[in-house]
Amino acid sequence: MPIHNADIAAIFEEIANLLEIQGANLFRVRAYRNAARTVGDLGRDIKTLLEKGEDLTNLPGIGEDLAGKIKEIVDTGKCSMLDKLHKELPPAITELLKIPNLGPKRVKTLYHDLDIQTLEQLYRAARDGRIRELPGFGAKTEQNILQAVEIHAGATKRFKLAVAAQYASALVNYLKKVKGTDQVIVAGSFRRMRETVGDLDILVTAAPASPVMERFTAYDEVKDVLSSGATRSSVILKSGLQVDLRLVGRESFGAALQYFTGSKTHNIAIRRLGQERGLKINEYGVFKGDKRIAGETEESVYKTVGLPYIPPELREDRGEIEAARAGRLPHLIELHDLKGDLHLHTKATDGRNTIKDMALAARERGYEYIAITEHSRRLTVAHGLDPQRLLKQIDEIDRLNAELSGITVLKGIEVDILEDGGLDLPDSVLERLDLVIGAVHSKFDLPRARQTERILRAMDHPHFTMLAHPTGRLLEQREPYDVDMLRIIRKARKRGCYLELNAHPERLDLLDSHCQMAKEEGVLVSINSDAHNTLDLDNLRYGIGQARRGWLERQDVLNTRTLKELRPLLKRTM
Ligand code: DGT
Ligand code: CA
Ligand code: CA
Repeated sequence: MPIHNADIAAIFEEIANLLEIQGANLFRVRAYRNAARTVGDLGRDIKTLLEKGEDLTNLPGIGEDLAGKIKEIVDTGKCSMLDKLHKELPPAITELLKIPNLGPKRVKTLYHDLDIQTLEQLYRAARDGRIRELPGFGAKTEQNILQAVEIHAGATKRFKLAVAAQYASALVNYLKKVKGTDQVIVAGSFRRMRETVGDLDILVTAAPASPVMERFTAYDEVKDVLSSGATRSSVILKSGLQVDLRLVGRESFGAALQYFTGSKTHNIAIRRLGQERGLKINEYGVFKGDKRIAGETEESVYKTVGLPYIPPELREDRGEIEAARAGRLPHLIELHDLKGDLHLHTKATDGRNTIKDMALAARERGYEYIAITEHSRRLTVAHGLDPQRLLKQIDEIDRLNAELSGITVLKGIEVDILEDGGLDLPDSVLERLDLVIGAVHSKFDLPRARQTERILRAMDHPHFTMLAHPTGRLLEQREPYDVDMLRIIRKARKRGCYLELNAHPERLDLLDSHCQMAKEEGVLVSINSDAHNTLDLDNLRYGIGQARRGWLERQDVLNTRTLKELRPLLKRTM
């Protein structure tokens, strides 16, 4: 990736902004802003200067420290100082800075005075008229902010993976039936199993006379045809989902699949490796001069840059290329590694099927155990269980286990974590269960320190086994609550408990980055369906996708254990 002066300037500008929001020393802020200007306005290419061995400290406002950072950016494309700031501030702060009218000063005020950290919070505050009261704002600015957020939100409308999957599989089936089609595969963020996708990118290989391009634009779910050609077309489906289709030659299929799977940053890094070897890599193949040396398969493309095949879920330029080079790619978990599912609901609360229905559906899918984990009494909307009803369910499960073979039903609960970190049911009942999943279902807006403390206290409880949907976010609906996930993960390690990766398509919670964090800290993750009916068990595949994006292997996941291995792990020893 060629690093331009503008890229370096942008990084310094962002550092200055984030430092200012943090309330850092103004001289320091100014130093980065000045450096951004110096580099941005420089008539000569910084990278070339460095290659020539010129001393950057000769430039105005650039000392040893900044010169070192420039070198780091040119060499690696990244800046560890910026990465550090991103970790220290809420991740969405950078989004706020993208709203026109909002510079660092205003974002700082919004963050400190109104605790606004996300676009959604910004939108609500503007709508409720809380922003006009702030110094330096006013009604007009508030109105502008409201509009800007609306435009920004509209421009980034994305589809949940599970929703996109429905449109994708119908369309793929349709295209496969067209005469002459050979391979039909969805690439892009969909193949990387991102939790949401912006559009679908479909690749097709076909016999020369195949009418696939005409049939694509004639698909009856198509609302608008944005463009249509002999090898590429784009349409909008009635649902609003955009689909790009590309027809590629068989000899280029691997190269095209690699290119259109992305991510863009991964591709850029791979292309750069090619350049270092004098190769040109694009969607048609890998070329040495005019000669194509690879492209039929993805493996062949990676091989030309000295790498093994990298699974799509890892292709985000988050260390996978370095790991591949060092022969340290993880053996990612697969759906068939799961031996059971530890979070299910039934008719007793807000689910739709009986315990027996759920057990039989799980057995049919090859699982060895399930855990029934209803809501607790606090959650009245879900008809949560009080001690009496839970005890009754325990008896029912005992009877069912005596009757069923080939599947074991474990007794659990998804108990509310109260505001003070207490649990919503008494110990005398919790101790009768095989596992206790604690969940936050209220008071989402506690400040970070209090929310974290609340969860840590719940984990201290002797019967606590697992933290449900750890960030509480609902995709495209509710932002995560603000917690210190590293502290929670370290606590889980210390207390011998686990984190859930909730596979419900609206949740996919743990986030992929937290999966990596849990793995590094040695905390097992449990991939649970949170099924409310038998079909929901199939959502585990999205949980697997998310886990793979988080680099998890079979041994990192609790419910890859057999029942015999699992039982002692559910016993709290600390
Ligand atoms: P999305 O649709 O926003 O969820 O994300 P993607 O990753 O599917 O992105 P999309 O649909 O814009 O493009 C599909 C893939 O095509 C992308 O992952 C990588 C590749 N691609 C697109 N534009 C570029 C580009 O400018 N350079 C390179 N190297 N690859 C690109
Ligand atoms: Ca896409
Ligand atoms: Ca696309």
